[in-house]
Amino acid sequence: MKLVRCHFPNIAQVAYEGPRSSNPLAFRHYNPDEVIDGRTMSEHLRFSIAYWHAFCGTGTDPFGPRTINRPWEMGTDAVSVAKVRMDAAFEFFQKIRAPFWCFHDRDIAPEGRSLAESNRHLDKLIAHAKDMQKATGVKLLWGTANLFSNPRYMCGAATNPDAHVFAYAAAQVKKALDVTQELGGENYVFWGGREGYETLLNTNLKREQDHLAAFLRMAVDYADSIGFKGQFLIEPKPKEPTKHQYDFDVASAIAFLRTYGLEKHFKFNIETNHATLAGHTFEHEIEVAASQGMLGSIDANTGDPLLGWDTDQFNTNVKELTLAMMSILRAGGLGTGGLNFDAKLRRPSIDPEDLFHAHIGGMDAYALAFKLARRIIADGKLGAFVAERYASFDTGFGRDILTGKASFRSLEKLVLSKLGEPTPRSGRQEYLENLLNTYLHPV
Ligand code: XLS
Ligand code: NI
Ligand code: NI
Repeated sequence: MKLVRCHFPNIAQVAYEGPRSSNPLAFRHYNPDEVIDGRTMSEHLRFSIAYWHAFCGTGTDPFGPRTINRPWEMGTDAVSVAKVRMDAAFEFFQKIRAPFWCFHDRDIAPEGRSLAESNRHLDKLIAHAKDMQKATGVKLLWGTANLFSNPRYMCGAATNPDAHVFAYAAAQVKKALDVTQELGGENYVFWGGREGYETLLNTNLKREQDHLAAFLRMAVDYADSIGFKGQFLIEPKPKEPTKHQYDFDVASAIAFLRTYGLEKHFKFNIETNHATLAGHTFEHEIEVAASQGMLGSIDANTGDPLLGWDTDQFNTNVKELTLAMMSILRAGGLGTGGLNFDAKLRRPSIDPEDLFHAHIGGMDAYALAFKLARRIIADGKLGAFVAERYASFDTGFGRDILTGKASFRSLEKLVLSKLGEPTPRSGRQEYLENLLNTYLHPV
């Protein structure tokens, strides 16, 4: 990969220096070129940079304006500024050694005064992105449409009570699918930030769900008609900005997809902070998706245990990530998905250098977790414990239960005549937690 321009003049491409390095701008665990099981770490982990946080984030919060001013954000012509911003982004992707990026349509190109003008802006930036992808080798993990910022979407996009808004959203997603395909996007994400309701007093929940299903059906049909081969992903989130969102968590989204016969077209993009907002752990959501063969991709971030909203922080919690990685590896990996840093700098982290520290920390934590999870799985102790816990279903009457040979009558007979009272067995949680720590903190 060759470097294009210089918006980060004081920062070189980040190198792997090993666990003993004290250089804060080096990787200690992520060695992109290291081959493990015939694939490089870069190919295993498929890190991706989220354009909206890394290059559109300004540090605003409900209590104050922007704190982050990037030197490349200069000029009055919004399309020209967007091009320079994209140059800076691709320089960053290369320097941080991320093989992928992700965007919303409105992140990369300014919205115009009409849909036609917005599309023209997007076309200009897509042409630029195509050149940049070619020059750098960085690829598109997924594209998506922003159906939540513009005031027209204040009451939802596909679930808006006004069919006119539905139509506008459909037109916007059609274009977003076109450009995702043009850039070779490997997936396309649907995150329904405003697909939900604030109050049932003004809402017909059944109609809104029917409308959402109709929208997704049109997306499937359109993708089919243009030969888009990328994977469709639903990104569940229980709330925020909407009080109640329909894609609440993986389980409810599976039920929704199956209700409308859409399940074979979708997998899940699971975001850590969304899992915890739904009252689940990150690995719970991964396991639920994996159990149905629907694990697609990860939005890598974390919340703050003391705050009840989507704070989108970089995740450096190696224990949490190791548990998640174990679930991902047991599921056979992420396929066309990846680990996308849907995470933003804290409001006072205002320097371009902070972008590097944030992503280095996130990438290193995932790389270490990947190595630890592989070790735990290869060691086999945890796996053997779980297998043994269910072993009574592998033979005899236990197997008959699963093969349909047993019934309430036959089992009653067995208990009365032979089995009697079961012998309780310890779940050994504390032993297992200690075992986990021996891998996380070896001496
Ligand atoms: C917001 C979501 C969003 C999606 C893409 O909470 O995480 O960033 O990933 O629309
Ligand atoms: Ni996300
Ligand atoms: Ni989020």
